[in-house]
Amino acid sequence: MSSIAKSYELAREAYAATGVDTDKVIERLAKVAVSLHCWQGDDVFGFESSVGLDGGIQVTGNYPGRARTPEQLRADLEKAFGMIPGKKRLNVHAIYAETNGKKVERNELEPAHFANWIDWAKKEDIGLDFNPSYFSHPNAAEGFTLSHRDNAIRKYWVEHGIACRKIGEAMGKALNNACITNFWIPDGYKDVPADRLAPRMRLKESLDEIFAVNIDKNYNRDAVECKLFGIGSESYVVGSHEFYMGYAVAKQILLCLDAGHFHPTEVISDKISSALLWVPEVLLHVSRGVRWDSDHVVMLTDELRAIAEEIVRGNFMNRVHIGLDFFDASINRIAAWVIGARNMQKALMLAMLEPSETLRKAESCGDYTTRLALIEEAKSMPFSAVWDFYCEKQGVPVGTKWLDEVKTYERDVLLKR
Ligand code: RNT
Ligand code: ZN
Repeated sequence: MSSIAKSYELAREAYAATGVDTDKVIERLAKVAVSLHCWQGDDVFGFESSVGLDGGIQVTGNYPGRARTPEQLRADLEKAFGMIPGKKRLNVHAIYAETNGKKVERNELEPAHFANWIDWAKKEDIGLDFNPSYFSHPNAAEGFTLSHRDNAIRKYWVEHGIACRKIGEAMGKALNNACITNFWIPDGYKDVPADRLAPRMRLKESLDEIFAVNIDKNYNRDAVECKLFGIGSESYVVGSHEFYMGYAVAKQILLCLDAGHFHPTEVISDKISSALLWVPEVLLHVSRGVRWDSDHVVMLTDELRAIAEEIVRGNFMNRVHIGLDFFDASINRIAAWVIGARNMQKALMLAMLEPSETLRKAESCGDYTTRLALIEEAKSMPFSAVWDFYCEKQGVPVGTKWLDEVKTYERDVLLKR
């Protein structure tokens, strides 16, 4: 028996003593999909132009090896997928369209421009998620898109939104796996507005026009993402939390909660159970803000664990869609995906290994002493033995072995770009 299997046997016994079946946890975890964001691979450049990112968000760092073509990006993703256990999806932005060198306006994008992504997803046996891109574009240069005071610009972006929902629907249909299409816009003011209402009324109108188009819910579902502030929109963001919470409830669409989009001490873990009382499903953008919405690579923090605990405790696996959203160009980009995604999976496993029934029982009879004691004791249970066994079972590298693979790929592929 390998040492990994031996350690697992001991861990299984230890968890069984707390009423937790580790074999079941492994089975359960393997079914939860994590959607990787394609934009970590190329610093949110996309393939539309070589100008790079603009519009309220920023990537810092200049680590070598950024993917510059769709082929490179897909190769990098394949590499990353091979090091992440469990079910994966891929989250694609509209700026990753493949137009054969032809300039295609964003309001004229079609499913055909994503045919390569769809074929690739079939081959990889994964689902796709999608996003209209309301940034890095001349029509977004003034910091307003769907809430722009110029009707022609607003119309352009409404058409982009509709085009993207159709693309999402085509992706979902082709893969027989519903696509989540998420709307985030950068709209807002750098300085104190004189009128906070008018842009919000225009945003509502634009969204109403976009969502009025009938799209098959079995193949595409829409999400809206709020934000507290952005670069250049420090004083006012049109799509605030209250705006989108209200909108999602009214339209019964998905609410997207990005971990970096609230006040620095505010956490999204606490919002999941509330939101799910009012909206059918939630999309998460799991990220890590450091002092601001800096989109650092996700670490195994208390908040990440709390997010996973909320999903698992509420048995919300079918109503909470887990997407990652960070972009760090100061480290190897494939490592960034692997670290963030493995941490997400680790957090889910830790949550599943919790003695949940005992905890609930203690809580329901007012025994908070036991609740606290058990939560703390759980932290020193042999989690890593279960994790390593899971990785081995899933055919991905155990422990830091993945890092050697990344280094080899960096030397042989990334540094030659
Ligand atoms: C921006 C939002 C948004 C983007 C991606 C690229 O603050 O988080 O989700 O990060 O769509
Ligand atoms: Zn986000």
